[in-house]
Amino acid sequence: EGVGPQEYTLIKLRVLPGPDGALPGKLAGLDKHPETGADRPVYMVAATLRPETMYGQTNVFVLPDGEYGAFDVSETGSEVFVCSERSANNMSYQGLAPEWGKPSQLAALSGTDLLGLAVSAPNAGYERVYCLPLLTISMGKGTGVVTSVPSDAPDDYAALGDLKRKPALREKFGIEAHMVEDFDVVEIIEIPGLGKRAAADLCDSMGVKSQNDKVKIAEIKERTYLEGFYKGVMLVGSCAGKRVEEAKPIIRKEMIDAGTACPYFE
Ligand code: A2H
Repeated sequence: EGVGPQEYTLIKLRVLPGPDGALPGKLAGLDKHPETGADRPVYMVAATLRPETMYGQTNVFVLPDGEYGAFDVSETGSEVFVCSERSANNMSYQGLAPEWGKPSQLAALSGTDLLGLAVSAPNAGYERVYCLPLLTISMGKGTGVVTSVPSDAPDDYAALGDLKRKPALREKFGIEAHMVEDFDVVEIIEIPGLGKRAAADLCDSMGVKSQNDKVKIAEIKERTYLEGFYKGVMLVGSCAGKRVEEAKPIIRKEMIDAGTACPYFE
């Protein structure tokens, strides 16, 4: 890994209730404080290096076999984060636990418990997006939850494409067709020479066939990440017209101030 600690932004994707008003499956009841009965939000939290891309979210990913948990992350018991245990432990030393150094686990969850959940993703154009499987997630990095921006991340585009094209893959993970078919690439950043959906177009033109096409995906990542950061221009949001490099810290701060994101280091 790199030299110093990596500075991520944790994006808070709020888990939405089902038609009966309750959170689905194993998350039922986590949105009520056990002692006071007060409502509290439950968030899937995704670690990203690109907070300025959140306008382009189409879904959120977990590792189906991954071990996750729901953690009380506040001194007041007013917020619950769903993430890996490893990241909850790190968070407990960063002000995200009732007591310093002591993660407070409320429930143990597997990735499969989370697949198909509907969440509200901050800054996204889509009102609700769904939790889908990504088989290349490393549980040893970030929170094990990855928010998906297929316009600018080839892993995200390839994995969403796999689920769109392969009914058997959807079936295996209990994903309904509408959870992927209703979501298209959103144009959020223009990179001179690479266009307005740089990662997605490169996946198509280079013939990326699936999320397991590691060599091509790595090449696309390298090209789009550097070019996007230094030459890309925001097409949408509060920083429309600004360069990505300039927009990133502004949007990060806006989200943190609004309570839709928080800083996270590892
Ligand atoms: B990035 P680094 Cl638009 N396993 O967010 C696999 N990938 C993970 C992960 C995990 N446990 N945790 C985070 N990530 C992804 C957005 C994005 C990202 C865009 C473009 C490039 C990009 C939307 N997905 O990252 O290994 C997350 O995807 C390119 C590096 O710590 C996170 O930022 O350097 C990035 O990888 C963190 O990667």
